[in-house]
Amino acid sequence: MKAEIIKSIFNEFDHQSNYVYHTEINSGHINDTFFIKTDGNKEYILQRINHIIFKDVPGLVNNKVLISAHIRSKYPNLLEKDLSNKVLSFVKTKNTEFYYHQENGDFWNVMVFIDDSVTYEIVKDEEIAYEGGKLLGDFLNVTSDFDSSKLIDVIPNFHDMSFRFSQYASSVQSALKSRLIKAEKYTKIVTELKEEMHILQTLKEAGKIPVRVTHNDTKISNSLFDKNLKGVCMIDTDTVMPGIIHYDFGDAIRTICNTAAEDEKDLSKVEFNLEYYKAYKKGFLEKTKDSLTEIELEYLPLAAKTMIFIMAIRFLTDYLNNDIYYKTNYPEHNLDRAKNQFKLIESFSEKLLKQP
Ligand code: GN1
Ligand code: MG
Repeated sequence: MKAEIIKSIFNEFDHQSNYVYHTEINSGHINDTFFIKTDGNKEYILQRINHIIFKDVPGLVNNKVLISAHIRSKYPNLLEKDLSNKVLSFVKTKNTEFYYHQENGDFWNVMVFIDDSVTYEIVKDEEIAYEGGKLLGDFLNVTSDFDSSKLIDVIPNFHDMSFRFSQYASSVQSALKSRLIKAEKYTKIVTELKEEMHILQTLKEAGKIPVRVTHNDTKISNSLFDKNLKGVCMIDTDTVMPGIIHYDFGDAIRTICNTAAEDEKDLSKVEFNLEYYKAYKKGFLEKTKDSLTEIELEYLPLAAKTMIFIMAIRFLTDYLNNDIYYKTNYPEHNLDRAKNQFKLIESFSEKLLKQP
């Protein structure tokens, strides 16, 4: 996007610095994200939030701001400069009380860039898996006393398996024959796994698993680390909503334990790394063990399988719908993502079954 446009939108926000240049960060599938270099002592992240997918952007931004404020309140002794390097900090616009700017139908928001931080698309170090587990545990702990009724449901039924199955069923009905043929092998797997993949939802609906504040997009690239590989904070709080911890644990495992990227086409590279699973779980439980119920603990392995599956079915659905939801770089991108996730389920099942 042109520098003048980004600069002018950035200048709607009260950051008290001057735009120097920007670069686009291409890791998300939904929003457009830009790093803004300034002449001040802080850099920023500018995001255009996809309002076709997120129907209530002001509500979404309000969720993020409320959650950040709550997390900030947990560090009463930190100075502002340290806080903004530890918790996501959003910037108001110059002329309003709001944390988003609306222009030509688009919604934008700005947050402070956390210095000296890194993210990982693929984990290559057990230590990262362990630290990642601790980081999610911390996030769930500090948000556990937040009144979740203050949060809007950003995307209703986001991790609801029946909802995803019904979207999938409609996509099969309307799919192009050519796409359906390419997806055939996977539509069979979906049918085979249907019952097992509803277990967590059934337990949730029966009230057997408690509903908590959850992040809902815990892929490892949404965890920020410092240069010493220690966790800093969870980013991308767009989808913070009430949910069950299995969503967050499972979605993190989905990416941490994949030996390849989510869209790797060479499926021989896609394996489930059991050592990372153990390391992540260890870190996670160090932080959460005392607050989890027996049933929450018991279903952690199934959470992993379920969340890999839910992404597989969502990618497959989008492929069958001719790629209307996720950004894609080529015509079979969504199919490749789905195949990748199905391969991961296969590897997960083999490895976990071999466990003593
Ligand atoms: C989407 O846009 P991004 O990368 O933050 C998706 C997540 C998926 C993820 C897969 C709102 O997240 O649910 O897990 O892609 N977010 C939404 O990489 O659908
Ligand atoms: Mg996200």
